[in-house]
Amino acid sequence: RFSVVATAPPDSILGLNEAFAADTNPEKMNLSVGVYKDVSGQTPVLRCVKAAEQRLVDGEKTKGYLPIDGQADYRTHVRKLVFGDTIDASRIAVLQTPGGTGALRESAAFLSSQIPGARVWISNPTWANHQAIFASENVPYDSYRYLAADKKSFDVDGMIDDLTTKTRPGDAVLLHACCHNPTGVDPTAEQWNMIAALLSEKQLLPIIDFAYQGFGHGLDEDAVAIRAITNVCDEAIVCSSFSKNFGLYSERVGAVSVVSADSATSAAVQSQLKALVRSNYSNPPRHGAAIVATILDDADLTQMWHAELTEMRTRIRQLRSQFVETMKTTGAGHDFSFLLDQNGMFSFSGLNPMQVDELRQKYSIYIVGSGRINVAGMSEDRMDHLCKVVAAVIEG
Ligand code: PLP
Ligand code: TYF
Repeated sequence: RFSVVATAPPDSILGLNEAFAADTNPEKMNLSVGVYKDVSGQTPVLRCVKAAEQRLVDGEKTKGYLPIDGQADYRTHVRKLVFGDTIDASRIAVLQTPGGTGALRESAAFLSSQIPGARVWISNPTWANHQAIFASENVPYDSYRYLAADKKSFDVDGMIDDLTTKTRPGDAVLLHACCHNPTGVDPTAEQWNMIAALLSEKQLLPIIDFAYQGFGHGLDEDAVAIRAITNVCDEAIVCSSFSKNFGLYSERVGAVSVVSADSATSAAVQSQLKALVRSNYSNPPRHGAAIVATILDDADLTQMWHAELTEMRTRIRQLRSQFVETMKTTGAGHDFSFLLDQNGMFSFSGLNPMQVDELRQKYSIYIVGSGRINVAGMSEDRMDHLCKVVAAVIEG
């Protein structure tokens, strides 16, 4: 029976980790998978997380199941983090999920079961997993223009034109709230207002992927898209991930927040989200969400988290500048200053697939085939080497 099973292709991003691990070149550098690395090249456990975990271990009395929709205080904290006090809490149904991927998958399942016929519009380009998540729940999808032909800037006219002319009322639009993956190119506050007005006018449902809150300009600043959209749309779905901003990658912490027009609708939505979870994974894992709730319940730990998040965000910006400046000194004549306007971990380097291949084969520098670079994987110490090699590849 199983002999008919064909081999599935590896994940275009996570697959590179395996190749990297097997590479014996001591000069190897992994700029592919989106994880933050500190000065020493480690993906650290945040100090606030360690402190919260200590408290959890000391105070833990049970390993009993969580409610289907997750831990109540965690859900309240997620709501405040994402929406502040801008929306009446009774209009927001929050579901704790296993990571941002779990949040997106539950959103897709919710669309599929409750809004049959809806299609989802996805930015071109986007995170490699988005299409597969909606496909898995049989939600049809198509793409809207996002990146301009220069591969460095936002094609706002293209996006507005596609959403105006191609969508039907009731369709969903998947948006990256900030730190667009893979390009780092985000709309301005003014452009978000235009996009929000269009979503409202055309009765399109916003699904906002919020995987990098705090990595762009700050926790509240990065919620500009959420504010712009919920100001004018009375329905929206936000998918949060706390993998990056709490460094809790392997703990799988995320949430779906569904905004409805009124509290009665919201209660029905919450019940449907729970029904979907029951037949999927029954109830969510506790540890990661308990860490987040412990930190956000405590003023000192929250302050510590803000400081550590600011440190990560600031350091990524510094690495962007250092890369741009160091590239100038190589004499390769290729201006990378567009990286300075981009946000979060990623940017498109503009390297073509052959150059990406050469970087890997010849120099053991791993970036994604699209030319996406994880800036958060660079290191100050090895910047000269990285830039020399990138220059060599560009010059051919
Ligand atoms: N959405 C985007 C845009 C991402 O880059 C990621 C990265 O992992 C996710 C969602 C998924 O987050 P998680 O790792 O929490 O599942
Ligand atoms: O884009 C990235 O690198 C991160 C990590 O299937 C990631 O979002 C990549 C691929 C994947 C899951 C997570």
